[in-house]
This record gives sequence, structure tokens and C-alpha cells, in this order.
Amino acid sequence: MKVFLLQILAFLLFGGGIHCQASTRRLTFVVKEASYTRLCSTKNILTVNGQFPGPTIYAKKGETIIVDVYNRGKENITIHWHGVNMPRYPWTDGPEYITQCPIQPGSKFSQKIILSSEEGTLWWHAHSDWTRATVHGAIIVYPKNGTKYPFPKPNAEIPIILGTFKLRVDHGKTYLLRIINAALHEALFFSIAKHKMTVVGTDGSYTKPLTRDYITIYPGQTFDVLLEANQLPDHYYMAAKTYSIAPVAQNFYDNTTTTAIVQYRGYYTPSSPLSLPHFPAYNDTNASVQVMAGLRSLADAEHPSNVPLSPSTKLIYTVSVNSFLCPNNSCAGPNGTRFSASINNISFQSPTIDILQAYYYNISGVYGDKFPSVPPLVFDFTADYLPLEYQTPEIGTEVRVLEYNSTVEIVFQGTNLVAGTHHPMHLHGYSFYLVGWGFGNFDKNRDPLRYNLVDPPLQSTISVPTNGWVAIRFEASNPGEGGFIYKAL
Ligand SMILES: [Cu+2]
Repeated sequence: MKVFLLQILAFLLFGGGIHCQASTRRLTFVVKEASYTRLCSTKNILTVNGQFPGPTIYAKKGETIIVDVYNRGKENITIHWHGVNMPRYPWTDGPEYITQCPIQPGSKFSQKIILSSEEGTLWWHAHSDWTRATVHGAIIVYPKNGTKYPFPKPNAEIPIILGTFKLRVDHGKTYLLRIINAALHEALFFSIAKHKMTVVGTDGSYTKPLTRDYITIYPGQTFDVLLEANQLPDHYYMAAKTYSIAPVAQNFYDNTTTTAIVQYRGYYTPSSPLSLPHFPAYNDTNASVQVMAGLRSLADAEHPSNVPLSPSTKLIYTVSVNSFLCPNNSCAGPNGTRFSASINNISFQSPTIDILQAYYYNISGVYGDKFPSVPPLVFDFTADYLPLEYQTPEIGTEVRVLEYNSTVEIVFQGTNLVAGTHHPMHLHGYSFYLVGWGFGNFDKNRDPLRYNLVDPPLQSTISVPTNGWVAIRFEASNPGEGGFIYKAL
């Protein structure tokens, strides 16, 4: 399992009265199979309330919502509130065997969503095995009453869960596209022919406006983007295409471009054929990081930046693709091996009871607390050729315990083991500031000098560039949360 966990549990505090709400809304999610037809093939897929994508949850900043989840499917399930910080309430945030046990078929469990500082677009998805492929939906968080967007109010808002769609627009109007990459692994370039897009928020936090021809959206990320319908009335393709460094010849890469049509209302004859947006090459790593590199938080009086300036805990974590040998080379990976993944050379093994419960009830033998703070073996991480013996990681259920209110910097260093690739990293229960990034090996003396400590973007999912690194900072102030989910989200 490509998951690593960072538990933040130095002091467990239960803030009963922190999130006083006038009323708590209740929603019902019935997880069940439904028959769906796509591209002329019909099959049963797991859904919420029979809908695919699942229902959108509309909320106001600071609201608490209870979702009664009924599992009428055949497999264990949990629902994860992706990008929601869930302050002091990690118990129903989803990840099975980490913060809760799964909901078994035939049973019901009420999960609470506690919104606090998030504002913008988030999403929810199943968090057991690969059920999230079809069990997911949007969470849209509006400004509180009496407050407003830090950009001109758009004429309309459109959630786009990549994979679906058609959009009708009026000339002269501005649309807020709330884009969610719900794909399992794929980083996507997204663009609209002949239109520019202005990014105004990511992962439930606003950004300074960033106008681009295309954006790169990593799995799990959300982008709030303004689209001005300012071109000649016509039909235009909006399209998404995978960014991948996998060699096309090996068939690892799906070269399809998924499209939808932006259709201006009115009477005219649409162009034929429609023009496709212009994309970077599918393997253009430099292009893939340009939007990330341009993101800045608002850092104004109403949306201050609280980036820790001198972190008390500094961690360096290598992020690697690994391989395990299989009997008689019988697995489907390179040379009959089995793919895995690791952080600091430890590949996460799921426990049989959830870690949070084990912590709370002091049950020993479920996890260890020896997660290394720095790579156990230092080598030229991004070298073209690396010794084969480095490919096989240790296996363990190790956590890193952080002091409550400590300020933390983590540098994620990609490695070129097996296959250097980009690694989406996502932290549960926290947003973090992306203070720096680069290609090659992180240099702890030189690179911090060019960190952005003024207006770094606040994210809950980032991507470690292919053969590169990112540095993030946050305050460990949300006990019980902090599962780091690497690639599996
Ligand atoms: Cu998440």
C-alpha cells in the first residue's frame, strides 16, 4: 500500500465547544451499486445514492455537517473529507485502519464534517482500496454570510470533476470553474481552446490571481479558476491530458485527451472542426511545475499567511518507487517484480485495528514510533543509475509523533529508484505552506535561502516534481490528524 502515516498525537485534546454552530445539517449517503453506461458498455459501479459522480455537498465556511453513511455495498467502506482539516475531530475523517475502522456491509456510521478555515472547493471520496474511483463528489464551501470572494463575483459557478461534461456560457460573463482531479494517479494538464484561465484558489484556500493558458492539476488537488467568456461565440474544446514520464512504448501511458465542449449561447454556425487547446508535450516536466511555481497565497489582512518562520522540527523524507521480488518472478512489475512505494525507505503496512484507536487505548504492537527523521541511507537520490539493491524497501507501520503546536518543515525528496516520477503528497487534517521546490537533490544550506516565506500557497496536496523536491511547513496543532497519503490519496 502506498501510504505513509504521520501521526500527530503528542497531546490528545478534545475541543468539545470549539465549533459551535447554530444548526447542524444531516445528509444521507447510501453506498450501493448502480448500473452505469459509459462508451457503450454497461456495468455495476459502487455509488453514493446511485449517483456518479456522487452528490455535491454545499456548505458555508465554518459549518458542521453530519453524514449518515449506510453501507449497502459488498465491501468495507469509509468516506474521507479531502482537504477538510477536521480540527480536533480526526475520528470520522475516513482512512481505514488509520483514523477509523471501515464501515462493514449492512452497517451504518455517522461521520461528521467539521469545516473551519477552508473556503473554496474540496471533495470527498471513499478511502478503502480503490473504491474511490467511483465513490467521490465535490464539497463547495461558500464564504460566511457577510463576507465575500476576494475576486469579482462570477456570473455562475460550475463544478468540474475531471472526467465528465459540457458547459454552456453567455458571451461577456465570467464563470468560476471548481475543478477537482478525482483521478486515481494521473496528473492532468487542463486547458480551454483560445481562452485563458485565472486561478484564484486551490485546495480550499484563495490565491493571488494567476492567469495561464493551461493548468496542471495533480491527483487530489482542486483548482478554482475564473473563465471569462470573451471570445467569438462558437464551440471550444476544454480538454485534459495526462502528464507522464512513462515511456509510451511500454504502454504505461494513456495518451488519450479527454474533452468537453464550451458552448456559447446564441445563433451562429459553430466552426468545424473545433480547435483543441494547445498543450505542452505529455512528458514536459518543466511545464508540469509552472503553475505550482506561480501560486501565491493572498497574504493580506483578511487572509493572512501564518507560515512558520523558524520551524522547531525539520524532517527530510525521501519518496521512492520500489519493487519487491516475487516467487518465480511472477508479478506484473518490471522483471516480474511487484511495485511498491516508500518514504525514508519504509513501505507502509496496514495494521488490523486503526492506529488512532491503538493510540487512544494504549494498545501496543499496532504501530511503532521510530519513523526516521532523515533518510536512513544518503546517496545521490536523483542520479541516472542507482544500485539495484536500493530498490527493495523495509516494511513497517511506523509513525512520527510530533509535539503539539510544534512547527514543522518537511522536505520531500524524490528519488530515481525504479522509475523517477512525480509524487502527489497529501496531508490529512492540515493545509500546509509550500515554501520551496526544486529539481535534483535538496541542498539544506543553499535551498532554504530562496524559500518563499512571504506569500507561499496553502495546499493540502502537492506534487514532488520528477527527480526533484518540495519543502512544506505547517503547525502541528490538530491532534490525531496527519495521515500522509502518498499517491494513494
Ligand atoms: Cu484527503
